This record gives sequence, C-alpha cells and structure tokens, in this order.
Amino acid sequence: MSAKTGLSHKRARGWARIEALTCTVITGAVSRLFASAPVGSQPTNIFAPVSTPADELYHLSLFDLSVCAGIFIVVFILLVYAVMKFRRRADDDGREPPQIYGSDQLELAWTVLPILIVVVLFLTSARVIHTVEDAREPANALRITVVGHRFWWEYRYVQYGFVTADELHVPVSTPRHPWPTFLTLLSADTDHGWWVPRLAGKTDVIPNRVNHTWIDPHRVGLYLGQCSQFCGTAHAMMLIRVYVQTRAQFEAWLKNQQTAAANDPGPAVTAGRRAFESTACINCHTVRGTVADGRFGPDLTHLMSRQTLGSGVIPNTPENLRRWIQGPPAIKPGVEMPPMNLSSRQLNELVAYLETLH
Ligand code: HEC
Ligand SMILES: [Cu+2]
Repeated sequence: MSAKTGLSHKRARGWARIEALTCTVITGAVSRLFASAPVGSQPTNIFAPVSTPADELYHLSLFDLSVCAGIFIVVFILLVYAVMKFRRRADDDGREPPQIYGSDQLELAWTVLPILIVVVLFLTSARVIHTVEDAREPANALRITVVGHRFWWEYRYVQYGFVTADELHVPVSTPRHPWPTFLTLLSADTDHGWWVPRLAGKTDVIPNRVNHTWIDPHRVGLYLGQCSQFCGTAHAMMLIRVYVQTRAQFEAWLKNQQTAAANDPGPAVTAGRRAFESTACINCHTVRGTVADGRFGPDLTHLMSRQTLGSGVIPNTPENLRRWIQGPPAIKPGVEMPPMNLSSRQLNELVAYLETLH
C-alpha cells in the first residue's frame, strides 16, 4: 500500500468518526426532547406553554431559533464547500494563489443582510415585549402581590384579605371565561426572580422596586418554577408551585383560606397550641386567630392545605413536619429558620397542633 492511499484511508476514517459522533449527539438530544413523558405533562417544559405570555415567548424563540439555524446551515455549507474545493492537492505547485481585493457587491451583501436580519429580530422581539408588558388589566383580574424572601415566597391575595406562602393557587382562564392573574412583585431582602416557564418569562424581584407580570393559564394542572436570581445559600431550594384550578375548585380554596385557623379541641392539640404560642415561633409566623402574628416566615394559618414544606422542598407529611421543626437546616441548608431545640414531647405536641391547621 503506498503512503498516499494510506493517508486518504486515515482521513476517511476520521471523517466517519466525526460523522458518527455528530449523529449520536443530535439523535441523543432529539430523543431526550421527545422520548420521555408526553410534553403536556412536563411541569417545567419551555416548549409546552399554557399561558399567553409563555406562548408569545415560545413562538418568538422558535422564530429566532429557525433564523439562527438558517444562518448556521448556509455558513456551514459554504465552509464545507470552501474547505473541500480549495484543499491542498497532491499536484499543488506551492505558489501563492491569486489575491482578490474589493468587491462592492460582496461587501454590500455581507453588510446589508446582517443588518436586515437584526432589524427583523429586533422588531419581532419588540412586538412580544409590547404584548406582554403593556397588556391591559381587566376589571375582573385576580390580583396577587408576590413577595420574595430568602428563601420562600409570600402570596398576598389583596382582594380577599389573606396571605399564604409557597403554593400559588389561581383559576384557569379560558377565552370564553377569561380570569387572568396579575402579579405585583416585591422583595423583602435581596434580588430574586419569579419564573414558571410554562406560564410566563422570568420577572426580576428587586428590593425597593415594584415589578409586574401576569398569567392566564388555559389548562388545569400543577406548574413548577424556580427562583431565577442567585439570592443566597438556599437559592436552589426556593421553588415555585402554581396550582391552576377550575373555577369551582379555586373558589372553594379561596373560601377556606379566608377563614381563621381551625380551633380543634383535644388535649394533645391544646398542649401543642400552648407550646406554639409560648415559643419563638410566633415572632416569625402568623396563625390568624391566635396571638401568632410574625411576618418573617410563612403564614401557617392553613399549613395543611399545602402539599409541600420549605418552599416545595419536601412533601408535607407529619413525619417531615416533625423533621422540619426539629432542624430545618438539615433539610434546607442555609435556611433562615433556626433549629428550635425542642424536647421530643414538645415536638409531638407541636406537630399534632399544626396538623389541625387545614
Ligand atoms: C427566626 C424566625 C423563625 C422562627 C423562630 C421559627 N420559624 Fe418557622 N420558618 C421561618 C422561615 C424563614 C421559614 C421559611 C423557610 C424556607 O422555606 O426557606 C419557616 C418555615 C416554617 C415552616 C414551613 C412552612 C411552609 O409553608 O413551608 C413551618 C411548618 C414552620 N416554619 C414552623 C415553625 C415552628 C413550629 C416554629 C417554632 C417551634 C418556628 N417555625 C419558628 C422562620 C422562623
Ligand atoms: Cu430567591
């Protein structure tokens, strides 16, 4: 075998390997995207919007992606063509090829075309920003004030006079029965970001600044999100849960939230309530209808109506509740609630009391 054919064999094998690798990467990514759970059931999938602002962003990003893909394909084909056609040949004479300067046509093409593309991208983005930011708030809109805290979310239902935490409940909003939710976002301490990908884009939550966003979820379900601005140690555990309910479900939930705390008699519960009211819990937590009126931590009036504890970190079960009160940092490192050093009996009583807060 001559040296020359040996070289071209090697080159062919190299190409085959690159080709195989590219294929694996692309098919891997595509099957990742489509193979797992059906798109509709993925609670954070940015490619499955269920609310107008998220839908606008989705279509804009598809447009931007296809423009970029078009540019990529054209440039890549030209590049491959140039590499193949002008590669060094065996009979090359080693002299410098002719040098060409100044083609008005070429220079115009590669100046004007990119400018046009950028103008189109700018205008389409501006249109989406206008649709999302300047939407008129209808008179029947549900208005909620969101307050970001390190590392949990406070939700104030201003029209209904109650406060809850971590799990946002909103009604479904259909074209025939629109009932959108308009959010006013404030921060109690540092920068946070409210982001539920299937409902809307990110909105920064900044101290001393009032920001706004809105959602109109078309489909009932649970949609998940995440604080999107690094805000401290437990930032990654500052999760967001949005429960989109039918009108009837939502109204029943509203009615329950508006009531004061349950006052269940029974010796274990009474002892637990006394333990709660005589420890530092009440400096940080509110339970409406009791002396507890702290605002530093989540409102616990209807703690049992929540499915999770610690801003979506663990399921709300009696056992987890006990573990949480015993030592929150063991579950959520960096959390702002200190371990309370309670005796085992006090813990049991406290949990028995909290379990009555439906
Ligand atoms: C120094 C203030 C402070 C004290 C004292 C305190 N907590 Fe907390 N608590 C917090 C904060 C802040 C959170 C939110 C933690 C997070 O999710 O990041 C919290 C969260 C909780 C939660 C979870 C609520 C939810 O919706 O996820 C429960 C339950 C709870 N505290 C109960 C208690 C009990 C019971 C006591 C008294 C034994 C107590 N806390 C004392 C600040 C406090
Ligand atoms: Cu945060």
